[in-house]
Amino acid sequence: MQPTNFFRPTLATVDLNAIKKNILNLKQHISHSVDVIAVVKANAYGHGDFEISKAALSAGVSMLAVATPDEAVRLRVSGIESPILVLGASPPSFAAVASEYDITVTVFQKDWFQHIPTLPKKLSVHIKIDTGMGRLGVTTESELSTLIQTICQRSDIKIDGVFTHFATADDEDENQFTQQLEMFETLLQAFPERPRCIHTANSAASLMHEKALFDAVRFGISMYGLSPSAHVFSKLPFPLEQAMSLQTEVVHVKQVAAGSTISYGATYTANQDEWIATLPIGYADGLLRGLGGQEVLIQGKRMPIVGRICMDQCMVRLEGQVPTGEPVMLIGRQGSEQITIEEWAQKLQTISYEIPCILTNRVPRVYTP
Ligand code: PMH
Repeated sequence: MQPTNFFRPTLATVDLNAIKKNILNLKQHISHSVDVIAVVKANAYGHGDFEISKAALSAGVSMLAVATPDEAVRLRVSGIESPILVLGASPPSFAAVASEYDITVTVFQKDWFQHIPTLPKKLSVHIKIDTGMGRLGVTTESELSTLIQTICQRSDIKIDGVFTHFATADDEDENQFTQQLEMFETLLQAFPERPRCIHTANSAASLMHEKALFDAVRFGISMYGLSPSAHVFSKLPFPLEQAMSLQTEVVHVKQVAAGSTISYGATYTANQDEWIATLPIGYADGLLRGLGGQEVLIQGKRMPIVGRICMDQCMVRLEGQVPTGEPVMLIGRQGSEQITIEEWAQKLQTISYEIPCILTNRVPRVYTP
């Protein structure tokens, strides 16, 4: 799967050991009877779904969760044999493919079942209850009971699980979280038979709310070593290890005279004679223009990106001359310095979830060990 050589030195390195450690630490933190579902949607939050799935399965997760039917099929045909759950909506036309590929789908509308023919192989479904996220799911007991009855009339469909999703599990204020949990517990009583797998917790809930564990937790952002929020970070039961780093190399170095300008718009002017490096990474790689001024690590020191970030390149002000080929760390550790995904998120006024997802396909993902 993994190309061994690239001509451009811009790479995202994913430490699979960090992924495994985060899972093993979580498993130690939660009860042994609680399974871990690895959330590998959106290409494993940009980390690479196949490799992350393999690593997560080797660390003992029981199921993988993706967002779309296509993501599930992609994993199955690439050789992943574990249970796979599609968390988002699947069209009725996917039901036959899902049963053929043994993919579990999320259901929440009784009409969905009218559109599917009798299936030659049994289809597993998880029922989604909307307890307050306002996204997908049944919202009332009567809607849920009707849905359960509809499914129970079909011998080719099996209710394997039921779940909900919290909107505020990572907040300090637990009000809405508690309300959602109570509503979920009430609605569970509508099931004539307890489904095999009841699950509610995302990373935040699985790290902080024991009452939300049930049979399995859906471990997403923290499997990648990132905290769901600053509040969760302050309460982490174990340290998380960030799996992704982003590096490149200096491809050009020059000294510019005081008064010289750098990049499009000539927005940066050298105050004095300055050493400037050019890096082969730009906004088409996910180094968004909003990251202008962000620091990178060269020779273990922080150096700022100066001037506008271009599509494929950017410039950095150095403290002195460095050779072409000098390693540059954009996210990760070099010497005693570290630039975290969280630091990028703050610079872009967003959340850490978005950062690995915005690194584009042009940046090869390479894996250690
Ligand atoms: N379960 C569902 C249904 C989700 O949508 C997500 C993440 C998770 C579990 C995992 O959450 P975690 O990464 O906080 O552990 N979904 C999203 C989302 O739709 N936007 O950001 C994260």
